Amino acid sequence: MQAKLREIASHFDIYGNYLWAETRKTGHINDTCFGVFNQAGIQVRYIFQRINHNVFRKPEELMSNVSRVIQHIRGKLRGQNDASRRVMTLVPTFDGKFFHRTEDGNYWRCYLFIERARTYDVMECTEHAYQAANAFGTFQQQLSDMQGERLFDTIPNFHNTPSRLVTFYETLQKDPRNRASSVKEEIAFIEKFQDKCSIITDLLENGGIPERVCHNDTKLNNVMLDDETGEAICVIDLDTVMPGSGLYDFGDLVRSSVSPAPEDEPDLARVYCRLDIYEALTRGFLDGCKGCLTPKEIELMPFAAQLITFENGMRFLTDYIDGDHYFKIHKPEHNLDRCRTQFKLVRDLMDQEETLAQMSR
Ligand code: GN1
Ligand code: MG
Repeated sequence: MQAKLREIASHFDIYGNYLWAETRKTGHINDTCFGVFNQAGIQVRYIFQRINHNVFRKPEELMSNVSRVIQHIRGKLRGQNDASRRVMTLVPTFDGKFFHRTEDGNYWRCYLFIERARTYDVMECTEHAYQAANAFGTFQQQLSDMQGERLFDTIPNFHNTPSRLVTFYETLQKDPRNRASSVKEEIAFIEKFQDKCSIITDLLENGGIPERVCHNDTKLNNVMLDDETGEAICVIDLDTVMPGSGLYDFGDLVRSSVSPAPEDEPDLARVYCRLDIYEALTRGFLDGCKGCLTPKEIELMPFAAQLITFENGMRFLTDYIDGDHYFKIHKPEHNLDRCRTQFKLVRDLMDQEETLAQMSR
């Protein structure tokens, strides 16, 4: 890793000299590590990330989206205290690109590392919930006046739940690892929920709700909270920034943070919707959006939480049946455990639907 990163880092326009690499817990898709540099006697950290091009088929388009969004937000932060901790900073290569392509065909990019802030896998308190949701709402609001060409669809149909449903049934049909017979309950759950899959995509299509520039992967660990103040300082992981519905962003945030247990918790009794956290998420998101959501979007917030949680559960199950090719796994039935937490949470969100709806009214 040391030698490899030194070589990769040498293509990026970074002052000072490379000292060493540090690896770190990563997301489910890309590979991430840190490079430490000596800059005039101070150690400065940079993030280096290999873009998973099996998932993101057009890295050039992805980086174009990311850099445009960063540029737009940076414009809004001009003059603000700590601006370089409030939006990601991309480091260009010596030939002026935002990625370096290695001889073996991999794409790497480099960001400034944001110090004195961290991400969480489990939401610890309502104040953090409010902060995280406010940051994602603000992100949406900041992007609501982006001009120019429509952003690229970096992963077409990413939150198109009906199209995810089709992929699920195709995979089930093939059942390449003979796993279908062991997941009958989960399949039955999909059959029960599936009629509701197209509610948001239908509204997007017929203009019932607007298309917006969205983050599309607003899981809790994609926002950094300041170590000292707990303020949500920066939204990260901009790979899926593309056109979509603002409801996807609220839904995924609830999915990933409303339960006190992590996404892969094997004990389902520990997976449920915490009402106080849900309430803080709703308040934070609405405050962050500063009035940019339509009444129809607001009405659909509790449903979006169900739908995106369902969609993720179905994606985990699809990958399990397919033989675990998409999400990185760290134990044999990891994707199945993940699927089960999601479906348990959908059930709880449905049971509490009326109470949750009161909170955005
Ligand atoms: C992936 O890369 P990461 O871990 O932030 C996935 C999301 C899922 C999430 C589930 C590009 O996000 O869509 O909701 O895992 N990202 C992609 O944890 O598929
Ligand atoms: Mg991530």
